[in-house]
Amino acid sequence: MAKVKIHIDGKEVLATEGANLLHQARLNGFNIPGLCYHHKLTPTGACRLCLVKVEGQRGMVASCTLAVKEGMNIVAFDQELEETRRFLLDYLVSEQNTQYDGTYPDELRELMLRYGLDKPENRFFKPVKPHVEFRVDSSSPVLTYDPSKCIKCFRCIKACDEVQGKNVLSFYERGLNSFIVAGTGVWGDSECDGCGECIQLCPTGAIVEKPNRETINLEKVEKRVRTTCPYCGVGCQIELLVQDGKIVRSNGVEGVLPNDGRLCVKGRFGYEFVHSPERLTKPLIRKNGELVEATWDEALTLIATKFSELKEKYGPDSLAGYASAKCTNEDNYIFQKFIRTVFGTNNIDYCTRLCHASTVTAMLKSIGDGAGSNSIEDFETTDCLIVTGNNIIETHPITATYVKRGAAKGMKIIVIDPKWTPLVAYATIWLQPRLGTDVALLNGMVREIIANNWVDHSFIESRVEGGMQAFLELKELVEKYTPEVTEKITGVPAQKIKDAARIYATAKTAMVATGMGMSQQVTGTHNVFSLLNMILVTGKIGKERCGIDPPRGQNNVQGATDVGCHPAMYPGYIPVSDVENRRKVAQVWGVPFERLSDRPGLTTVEIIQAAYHGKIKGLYIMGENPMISDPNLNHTEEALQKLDFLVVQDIFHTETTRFAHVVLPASSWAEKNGTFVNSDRRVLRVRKAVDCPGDAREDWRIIHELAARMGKPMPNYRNEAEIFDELAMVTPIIAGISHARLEEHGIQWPCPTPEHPGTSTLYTDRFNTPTGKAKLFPVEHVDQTERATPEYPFILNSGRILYHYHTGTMSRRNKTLTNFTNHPYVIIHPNDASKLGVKTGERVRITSSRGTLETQVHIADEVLEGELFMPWHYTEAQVNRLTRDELDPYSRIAPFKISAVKVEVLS
Ligand SMILES: Nc1nc2c(c(=O)[nH]1)N[C@H]1C(S)=C(S)[C@@H](COP(=O)(O)OP(=O)(O)OC[C@H]3O[C@@H](n4cnc5c(=O)[nH]c(N)nc54)[C@H](O)[C@@H]3O)O[C@H]1N2
Ligand SMILES: Nc1nc2c(c(=O)[nH]1)N[C@H]1C(S)=C(S)[C@@H](COP(=O)(O)OP(=O)(O)OC[C@H]3O[C@@H](n4cnc5c(=O)[nH]c(N)nc54)[C@H](O)[C@@H]3O)O[C@H]1N2
Ligand code: SF4
Ligand code: FES
Ligand SMILES: [Mo]
Repeated sequence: MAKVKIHIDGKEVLATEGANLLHQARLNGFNIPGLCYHHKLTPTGACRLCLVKVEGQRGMVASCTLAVKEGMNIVAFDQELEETRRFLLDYLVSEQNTQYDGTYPDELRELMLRYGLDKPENRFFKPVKPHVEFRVDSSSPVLTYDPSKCIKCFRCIKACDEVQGKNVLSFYERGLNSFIVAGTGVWGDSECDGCGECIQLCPTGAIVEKPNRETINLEKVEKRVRTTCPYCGVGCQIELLVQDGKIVRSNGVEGVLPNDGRLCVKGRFGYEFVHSPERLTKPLIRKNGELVEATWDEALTLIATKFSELKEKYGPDSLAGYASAKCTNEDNYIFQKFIRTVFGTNNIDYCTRLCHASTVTAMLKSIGDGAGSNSIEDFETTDCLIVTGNNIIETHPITATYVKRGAAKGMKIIVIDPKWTPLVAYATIWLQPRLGTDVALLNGMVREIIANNWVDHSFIESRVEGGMQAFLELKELVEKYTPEVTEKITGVPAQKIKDAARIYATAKTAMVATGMGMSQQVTGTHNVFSLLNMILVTGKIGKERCGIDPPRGQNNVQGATDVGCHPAMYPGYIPVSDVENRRKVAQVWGVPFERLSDRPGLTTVEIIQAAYHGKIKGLYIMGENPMISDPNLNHTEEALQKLDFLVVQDIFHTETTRFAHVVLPASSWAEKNGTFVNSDRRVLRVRKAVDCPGDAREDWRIIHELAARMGKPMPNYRNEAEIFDELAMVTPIIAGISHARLEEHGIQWPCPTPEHPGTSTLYTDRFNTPTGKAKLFPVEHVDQTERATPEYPFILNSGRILYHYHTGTMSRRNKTLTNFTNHPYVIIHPNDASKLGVKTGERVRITSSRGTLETQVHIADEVLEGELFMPWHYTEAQVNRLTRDELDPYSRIAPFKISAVKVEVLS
């Protein structure tokens, strides 16, 4: 927006035209008081403290209700204004419980100090609030509401509605007796999901967070460290408050992307695990079947000896490594360098293979990059959004806040999911296909788009390989997917298919978020091809607010592949077979070219399968817990037992450390420096807030030391910034980034040079394929290889819930999160439940041809008849005992979403 000149107290300042006057004045150093205004909210104009005089207007006006206009002349401070403000504040204070315990920031108190109203003798109005009875609501697991401290500024209500799009809070009663209610009255019973936006925006401490309330004292907080959330791939920026060497609070950082201060419940309250007494603090070595404490020297010597022996005896390809999407780029870069130069193999992979591998495979082939094409803000401003196979509100809660804000302004949302998700409440249309029928559904939509000529011919001609000829091949293939045929295969009514196709194709701009429901299938790559076909024929990519954005899962799942943790690709997505690149990398790494293998390595599940068949002998796992997260766990278990040597480097004992020969205690994210890359390719800083517990060490330092002990030392990096500099030398997409450049803001790759600002939208000129054009991949629907049978009549789907994270090692060690929910269950359709004669809360045994588990029943029509859903976070009910390791042939991903099972009611 244009900058215009205005005058404030006689000084000329540049302000943004049309922007909020109070905010602009504050940005220019005029500290006008005001309590009800917050830059993220629409103005309320309730407290009147921000009064100013505007030339040409009579009297005093609340500056928070004015927009900046060229030539404005404003008085922000004079005696009359200050006296009026003091008077208003005095009145406000009289109705206020002014006790302060030092545990929260209090803007009202700051103003009292500023206007001398902390001294009772300076006050004109007598306190009235102590005489009114107020009920404190402490029923929420995360916060307490004290109406005696509430100034009715509406900030919490607007935080909940306008910022997070949740609409949980409202006002009750009038005047002095009025107070905020959540839902129908009791906070703990309301739909409040604990994101704490209201806490962050409350100016008085009427809403304060519960954790550490007894210990925290803001005056004793020794450090405020800005870093990145360790849970999901949104990459929210957080500020950790450290007192007595411990994290005592996490706030959202205002004013920077991706989150502008917003957090979800995990980002705000999920840090407790860092100080869990169960953290690993000493290396452990297995002796006589037991893991016993050892020194670092003993543990590292043993590892170096064993891995060297195995390499000597069986060759480099008998060794493999699992990198970690929980670790930093610097950790992962050093890890892949270790696997490639010290082990001498490309057998390196990680959880991305269980996650978006198929999405990335399809996107690389079709458009040349596997990363999201847009920037997070586009989720608010696009005209139409398809969310398919992605429970975005629970799994990418802050991206979802953008979506909900967009919905409030009229964005059309199409949800495609066999199971109800909370986004359905905001959706224009919900398509509920049977599990595993997405190719048919999307082919049906493409056919409808072609039949109505909603096709972008000029885009196809100029930007798609083969132009109209390629389009005609697709047209021919989809011809048979009439709405009626598609309805038959998917179960989605024909009219809904037509409506969804029209809404998407005729929108001016449209994006697609695709998640695990699409990717974790034996047809995963084809699912995403069919999605890309639809995007390309409508030309909805390569411009702002148009594209494909798979919300990436782990905090650093994007970064770990960017920096080379891939069996077929070097840092920056350069194939292992690229001789030129290997030569360049060998030189940077200072190793002989011949040491770098040109054979693509094995993928995650293939590594386990090879271990099972005795081909992989030694495995180094950094920060993964395959004994819960891998498919077909009974098989994984046997495979791990067959290994000659297994090293697990983690922050906790896990189901996987039970099989390790050596366990190494690593640092958590709060104990290290480095970077993560989030879902919109934003490279973000991670900063050390606290020390490692006991003898635990930073991940990269452990690997670095091991390299030296295996006779192949790496350079002596003085810090993580130096590792990043080396990484930038071999990774063209981030060549222009350094730690120094990331101090204030993240930078979105590609960023090829130090002057380059980063890239918010991909493919605006060309696709990243060798030809620069995108490619259509017409694909047919095929029946799932695993289907319901008389013996196993149900199909089990698995996924996530808001409060827990993966294998639970971190999230389940936070009381604040487990207070919300902490037990496994299976969702069964009411009709199936009545056929089985089972009620909510009763226990069942679920069995597939591979394994079995027991869990509790939750009856809901969120799933289709014949389909079941389980969250897979719980070790008490290990969903992956039931899943299979049959892989998508193109991406080698496992089909976590489809397992044929039977259900037996336990008496
Ligand atoms: N709270 C929380 N957040 C997380 C995580 C977590 O563990 N907890 N994990 C992070 C990680 S690593 C990832 S990868 C992301 C994943 O985030 P999501 O992609 O949301 O993953 P899921 O919850 O596994 O599955 C998403 C949806 O796919 C649907 N689905 C299943 N089968 C099909 C199908 O055949 N077709 C279609 N169209 N949909 C189907 C499921 O019903 C489910 O609603 O979340 C990240 N964020
Ligand atoms: N049934 C079913 N199974 C699934 C899925 C599904 O939808 N359904 N989803 C799949 C997907 S998408 C994913 S991404 C995978 C995730 O699978 P995993 O990556 O195996 O799961 P996490 O629990 O995230 O494991 C991370 C491990 O790293 C440790 N850790 C955390 N921080 C650090 C650190 O800084 N350093 C080190 N060394 N360790 C650390 C944690 O304690 C934990 O043990 O699961 C897959 N499995
Ligand atoms: S949305 Fe993701 S990154 Fe943001 S606070 Fe929640 S878990 Fe952390
Ligand atoms: S800040 Fe303007 S009226 Fe409250
Ligand atoms: Mo994932």
